[in-house]
Amino acid sequence: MIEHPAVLALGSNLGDRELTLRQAVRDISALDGIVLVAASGIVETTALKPDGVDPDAPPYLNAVVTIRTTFEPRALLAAVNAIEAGHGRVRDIRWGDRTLDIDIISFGTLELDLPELTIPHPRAADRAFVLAPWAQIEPNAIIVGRGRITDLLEHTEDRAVPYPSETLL
Ligand code: PH2
Ligand code: MG
Ligand code: MG
Repeated sequence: MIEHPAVLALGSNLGDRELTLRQAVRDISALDGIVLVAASGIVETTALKPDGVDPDAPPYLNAVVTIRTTFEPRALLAAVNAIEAGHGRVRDIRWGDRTLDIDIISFGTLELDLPELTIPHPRAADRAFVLAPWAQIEPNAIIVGRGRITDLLEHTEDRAVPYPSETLL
């Protein structure tokens, strides 16, 4: 089976955020079709809502992991959605507060536009809460069609502050 490199972004702003991220990384690496390659440190970030940054919403902890996977994109999405559900994720309002979000950011150099899944993630290039942790582990990465993540990071409007914690791996 062919292995594809992929990048996943994790976020949590409800419950024991650090424990949730830690368990989620373990859940991801326990999957049969996934090998964990690297995990970023944890960053703390103000919640971004459809109307902009919301300092009154609970702040997020965010992290990024790189993997190699034999899953096809939709199978990978189903797998990470199942992990979210296992952590009590409820889907109601868009960008609502959540115990755990796991997004597929990139999948090799694949570009995909399905109703349920767009790759690369359409908003990753504008979000420090994705780019900053990703740049810790893959500083030379590019987002297909958008450019180098370290260049993109300079143009973001949100901020990601390193969160003191043990490593996620
Ligand atoms: N995820 C969102 C919406 N807003 N804000 C921060 N800081 N971190 C996130 O992971 C995040 C968000 C939608 O998935
Ligand atoms: Mg998300
Ligand atoms: Mg999501």
